Amino acid sequence: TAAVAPGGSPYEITAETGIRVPPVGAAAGVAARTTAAYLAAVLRPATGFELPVDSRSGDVELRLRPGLKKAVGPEGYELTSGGDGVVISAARPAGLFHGVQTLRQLLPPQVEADTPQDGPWPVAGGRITDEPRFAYRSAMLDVARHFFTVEQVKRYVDQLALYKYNTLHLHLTDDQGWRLAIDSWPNLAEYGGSTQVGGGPGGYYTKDDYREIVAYAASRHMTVVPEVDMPGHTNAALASYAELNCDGVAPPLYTGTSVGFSSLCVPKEVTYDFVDDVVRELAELTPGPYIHIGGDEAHSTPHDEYVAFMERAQAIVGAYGKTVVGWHQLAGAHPVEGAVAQYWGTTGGEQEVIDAAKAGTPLVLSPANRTYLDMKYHEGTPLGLSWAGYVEVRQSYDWDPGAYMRGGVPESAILGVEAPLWSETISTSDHIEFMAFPRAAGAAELGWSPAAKLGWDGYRDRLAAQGPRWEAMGIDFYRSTQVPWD
Ligand code: TNX
Repeated sequence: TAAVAPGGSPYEITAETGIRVPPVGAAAGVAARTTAAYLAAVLRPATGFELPVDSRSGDVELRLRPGLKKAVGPEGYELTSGGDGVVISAARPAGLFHGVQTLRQLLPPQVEADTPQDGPWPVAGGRITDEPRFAYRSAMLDVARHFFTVEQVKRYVDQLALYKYNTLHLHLTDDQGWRLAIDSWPNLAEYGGSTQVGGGPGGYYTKDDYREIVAYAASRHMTVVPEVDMPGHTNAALASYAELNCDGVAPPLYTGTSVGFSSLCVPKEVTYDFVDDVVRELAELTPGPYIHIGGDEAHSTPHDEYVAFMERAQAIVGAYGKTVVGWHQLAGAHPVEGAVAQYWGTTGGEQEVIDAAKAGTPLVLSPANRTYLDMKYHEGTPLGLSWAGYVEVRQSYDWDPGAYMRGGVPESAILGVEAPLWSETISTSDHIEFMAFPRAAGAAELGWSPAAKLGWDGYRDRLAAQGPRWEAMGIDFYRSTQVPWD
């Protein structure tokens, strides 16, 4: 809920500006220092200023005040700016981090450049009190159809952090590739990760690579939600271990883009040894609460077998202390207590999803005709798919997550919003950025801002102002004619 009271004189960041943090030893002083160091690192290249971090002085102050929790929640912040300086206060480190993102947005766009730029560097005067509408604000990257390196994932994480995303969903396995090393089943990554769509070399994350991604995301206050998609979307696993197949014969690796042709062998016990080992090792690598077990498009799994499989897979996730997330087909099985369903339809009208939500299954909304970042913007978009239609910038933004589902699903059943980027046609960071921007910024606003602050007319002007910022960041975004770019 953002309350903005503009007014007063601006503060100007100069060569004399420092960043003030609580003393070492003060509770949470470490977290404030980490965020201060991050802020200084963001501002230094363009401004050329040193921006020292100190507990005794500094016009830009980061304050942790646990008592603010009532006012701004665990992720919100207050920012006041005037002639003497800027103060960002929050109850929790995540709130400070989000306040720092707002400070970035208050500065001229060229502050995002990685080479020295001309100032001045004014921060408008005023006072902002701000906290998110939804707790789960996620972006998904499909690293299975095309593999993306640790550096590519980090780059995307940094871009998402600017828009206060707090969740990174990694789609780690699919028919075309298995992208995470599992010690007890080494062929999964070594063989199952050895190709990708189009037949390129693919790749996989070692456990150390993966820990590096998780730690980097955490440094941007983003929780990684790993997905191992089952029982369909499993050709890479089936190709790696013959015993996982009902007929005992491993299929070849797959480099096309069809869906729905593979299934784990539900009646075989070894299937659950496999799921147990994978989930155990994944849970060990996962500080966050969630493990996503997929469950979408299991067209080759008979329905009764699907239900039986999801039952056992959910129990395994629970046994390792994690909360299940599944694509919304999970609603047609028996979601366990606490399990989250991720909606990817286009109407908000599927009765079993509505019923599950009303019975207490929280929903993450990623309607394919709204938030799917892999949908083409229009007929001529060189990348992307169009099975859910063309998704122009207005189409992607102009809906209300709290009022989206039909059948009387209340806003309280909505845990949050996700913008997924499937990678059948996406293989470089330039591709990611062209499809994600501007649409990822819109999904972020839908996840953060209250319903009363949403609206295309205001949004397109706010969005227009992001253009020069993306240019400064080296992001080659889609210059939609719907937006009056600055
Ligand atoms: C549907 S949405 C899929 C993915 C594809 C995507 C392409 C969902 C849960 N499954 O397997 O990559 O469409 O847009």
